[in-house]
Amino acid sequence: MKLLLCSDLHLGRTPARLPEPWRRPARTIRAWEALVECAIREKVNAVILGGDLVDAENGFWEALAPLETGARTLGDAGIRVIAVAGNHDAVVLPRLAAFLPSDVFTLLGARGQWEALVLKENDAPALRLYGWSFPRPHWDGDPLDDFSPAPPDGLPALGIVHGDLGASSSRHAPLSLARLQAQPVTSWLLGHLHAPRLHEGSPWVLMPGSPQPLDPSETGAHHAWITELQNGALTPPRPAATASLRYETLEIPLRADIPPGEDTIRKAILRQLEGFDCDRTVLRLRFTGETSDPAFLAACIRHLTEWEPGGNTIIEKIENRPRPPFDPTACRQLGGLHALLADLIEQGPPDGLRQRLGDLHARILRQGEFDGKGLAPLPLPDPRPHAERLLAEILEGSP
Ligand SMILES: [Mn+2]
Repeated sequence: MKLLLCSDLHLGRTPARLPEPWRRPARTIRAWEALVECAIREKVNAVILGGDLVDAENGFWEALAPLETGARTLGDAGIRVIAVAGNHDAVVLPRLAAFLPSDVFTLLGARGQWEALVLKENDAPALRLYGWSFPRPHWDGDPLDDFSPAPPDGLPALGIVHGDLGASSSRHAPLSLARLQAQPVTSWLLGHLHAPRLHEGSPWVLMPGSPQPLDPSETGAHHAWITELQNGALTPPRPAATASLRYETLEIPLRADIPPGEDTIRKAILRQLEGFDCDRTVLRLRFTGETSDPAFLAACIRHLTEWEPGGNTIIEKIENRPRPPFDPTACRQLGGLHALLADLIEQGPPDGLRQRLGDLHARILRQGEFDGKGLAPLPLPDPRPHAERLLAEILEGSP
């Protein structure tokens, strides 16, 4: 028996910060179609979904047709779909399930009641599934409080639940890894976090992550997973159906003693891009470290905003964060605010001032970011980088 595992598809949402021509092929509906194709190609017996299949309550009509088409295609290939509802689709998934072919699509654990389902292979029971669905968008308790699995009968078991792993005060069904792994099941399929993570061990616990990333913060490879029933246990899952889209943040650390060279920067970016295996990459560049020539760097960044690293890569945002080298003597010579801040470094900031300095620091850091539309480089001579450097020194240097 072979299973395709996935969660957090968020049908109806379009991944953020994409250029117009990319929006359509990157839609989550297209990712669902890719999952269906993968399930058929891999000849799985069932597709198991760990919640948040649909993004929002008003996504009913947008999700219905692709889900119905996909379910029928899977049904024709003898593949079942078993899903639990997450916080996003607590209300809409039960409504959708009523419209989908019931011999193919099963919503497990409706209304927050654990439910068991036995999958058969060659007419013999092969795997027991336990599922719990969000009854409403918020659930403060740990769903395991009501989990009472059947007495051990030798049948392997996969638990399926959507919840906030490791966040004990979450309003989205807080789950504890230790408690999950103390249950008499073979494996767990979770949902909720969009970054994939596999906790090995027995039982293994898989947070499959979104099969298509939805936001620049969701970096790294995204995909569904496949597991197989072998010798009475489910094998550790392996990646399948890799996303067509990838978000990445590339950090470019600069050194004050080596001027930033545009060619060097471009080559470093292209070198890193070679490692990404996907149709489209959305890059965020983050310049860090130190520079003694902010004007040169700003010009560099202006050129980079007009640069297309390749037909399948765009630069979505550039964060300009290098600092000038720290030089308190030069700052004192500037007088005024700079001299005051340089003195503060020696004496430490007075009580209550720290928070206000932190806010000021955050505002200064945001001044040099290209936000996909335009960049306001800091002109020279500009005291702000030095003021930022002094503030950082105070904030980081004092207890
Ligand atoms: Mn969720």
